[in-house]
Amino acid sequence: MTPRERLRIAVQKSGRLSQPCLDLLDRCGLRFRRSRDGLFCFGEGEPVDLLLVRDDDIPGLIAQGVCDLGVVGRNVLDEYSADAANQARLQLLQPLGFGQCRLSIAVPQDAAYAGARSLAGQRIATTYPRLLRRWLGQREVAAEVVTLSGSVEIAPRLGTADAICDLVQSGVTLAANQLREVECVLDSEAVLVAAATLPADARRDVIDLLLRRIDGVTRVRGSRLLLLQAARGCVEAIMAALPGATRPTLLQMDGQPGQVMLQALCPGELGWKQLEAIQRAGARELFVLPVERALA
Ligand code: PRT
Ligand code: ZN
Repeated sequence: MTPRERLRIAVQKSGRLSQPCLDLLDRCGLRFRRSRDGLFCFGEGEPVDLLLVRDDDIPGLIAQGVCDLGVVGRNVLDEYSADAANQARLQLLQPLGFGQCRLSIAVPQDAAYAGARSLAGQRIATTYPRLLRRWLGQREVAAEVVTLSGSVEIAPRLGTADAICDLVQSGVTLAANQLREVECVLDSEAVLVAAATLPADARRDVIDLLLRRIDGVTRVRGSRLLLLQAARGCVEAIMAALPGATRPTLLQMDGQPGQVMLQALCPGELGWKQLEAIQRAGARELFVLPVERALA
């Protein structure tokens, strides 16, 4: 295969990961022009193009060298890599902080369950046969894995399985099908994937640039910058009221000895109750600002 000069990333065409992935790339400063058939996006600034495909095809496209990177759920990556023929073909470059879900085993609500042993001799329907087999094998449980291509949650009602192993997010689908979650096989989120060996040409520099930008976006996602003024004597009490392990910066205010300005990067939302507590500790002129990106 002739080497390409531009980096090519495989992204899910339409599904749960599509929009969050495009949003992330947008926040990384990448702009694209979409082809008429909607399958290809040409990068207008950086030499990065997107191929829009079904998520199940992404690991194979990277392994074959058609794409350099891809965004898939960890569940898809691990199921692919759990095949002995694909072992060590791909590597996980970075978790991306969206698309969170878990691959779980669920049984009918009224079925007795007392640990993995209860699954012995049962038929378990799943679209993740390799991950399920590995989980059962690690626990030395002999169960029958029934591989389906979709609609796993109705298998127990149809009588084609006794339990299921499927992705769960809110749990609403399980409840609607009178199933209850009993084991978590895998915690998943969207991840950036590459071939085991990264390209050794100019594309490598673009990958490094992209990783730094993704880190700059994901690290501060949901963070807030808090600005406030206070008397120096109140600083200790204010710091105690700040959320998490926030390490603030103190600035001396010109012409006002004993007064400081404090700035702190706070993880997550800063609600009214937290702000009011910080104010009671002696803070004035509080401002909460959204943080878009960071460069250390
Ligand atoms: O067409 P294509 O093959 O590309 O899409 P797809 O239908 O295979 O995938 P899609 O878009 O449904 O999911 C893409 C990825 O999103 C998955 O591989 C997961 O990594 C991630 N993800 C996050 C989820 C969910 N949350 C999720 N809730 N994938 C699927 N679900 C389904 C689940 O299968 C079940 O049917 O939603 C239902 C459960 O949701 P709750 O909220 O009712 O628990
Ligand atoms: Zn799929």
